[in-house]
Amino acid sequence: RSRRRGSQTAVPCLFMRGGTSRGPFFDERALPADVSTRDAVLLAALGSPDERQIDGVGGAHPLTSKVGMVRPGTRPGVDVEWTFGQVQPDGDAVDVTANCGNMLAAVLPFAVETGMVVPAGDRTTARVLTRNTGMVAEIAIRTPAGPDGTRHVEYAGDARIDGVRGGAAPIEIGFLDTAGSVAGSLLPTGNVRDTVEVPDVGPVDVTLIDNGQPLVIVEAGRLGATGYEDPAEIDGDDALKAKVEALRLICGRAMGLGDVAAKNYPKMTLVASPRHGGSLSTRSLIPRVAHRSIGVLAAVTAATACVLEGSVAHDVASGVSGTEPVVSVEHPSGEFSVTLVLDPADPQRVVRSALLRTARLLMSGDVLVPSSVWNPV
Ligand code: NQM
Repeated sequence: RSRRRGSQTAVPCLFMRGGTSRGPFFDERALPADVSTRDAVLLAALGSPDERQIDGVGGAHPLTSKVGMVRPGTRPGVDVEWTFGQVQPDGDAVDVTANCGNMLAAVLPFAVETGMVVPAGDRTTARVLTRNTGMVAEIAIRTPAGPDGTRHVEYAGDARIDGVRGGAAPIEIGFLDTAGSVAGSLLPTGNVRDTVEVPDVGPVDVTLIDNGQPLVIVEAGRLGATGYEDPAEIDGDDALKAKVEALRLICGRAMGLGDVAAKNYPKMTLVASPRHGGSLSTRSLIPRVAHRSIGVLAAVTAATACVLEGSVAHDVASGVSGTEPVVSVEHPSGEFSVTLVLDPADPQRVVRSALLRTARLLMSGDVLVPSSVWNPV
């Protein structure tokens, strides 16, 4: 439980890496029940709003300015439930409207570390509900027994994901039913391709799609980019970022998401033909800063677009075939493999996706927030 510590409040917290993201994870029951107080605690914990997050544990980038709030399952067929919170370093809000498949990778390890899930064998599987969008994932982690017979989360191993140095224990994630997570349907405009008019650019072909993350997929060349840039190059190119943001605002409305100026989605995905033996090359903006790799559900969604005939991604993709294609999504720090299972009766329909992540417990203790922010009794 959270408690007073001098002039501050100590909130029990595990600081974890999930995939290529990182942030504090909380037992939801240790946080204030009142949402506005809860958000104030989370902002204070991360040190937002401040682009350097110097007075908190946030990492001054959207990928390291995330939180997880976890609780035991409350409905049949769900073992663990969590809410993902996205904070922008210089923002003053906690956005709980979208998914994060990277932070998701740390949820089952957190649940075992905190006793919410008791491992039964060398491999522990659980159904994890992301409350943000109602998405359920089947997750498996390694839980070997130590010398005294007690099982623990194994973090060490040989599994590698691009964007993280070294090997780690594999975390297998399977998704069903991710279509329309935020935008309501897989193709919210009803089309596999739309042409939108962008001021100073002209007509731009896009694929507007949501298979777990709402994306605008656009051919990089159409915006004067290559699709092979370093993230720093994109972040330093104000003219390119202005075009991308103008396109995003138009597409947000077209996707039924309203005015997305202050929203963290849709994410922008610049695509080009693959360069390193993969299926397609991507450069993501999340949504105004370049991603160093690609989000998990962004990769699932981009991979899904590759199988849809007529999509912008399909135009540039190569080697995506069969009823269980492994789509290798190239990104700035390597590639992300997504296995898609297609409906045999309708090979344009993705019914399941599976992928590999890793996670690690980095620090365990309390995060301190001023008691002026929250003073539990
Ligand atoms: O798309 C970044 C990330 C993400 C989200 C973002 C994610 C996903 O890499 O599922 O994982 O798009 O903000 O963690």
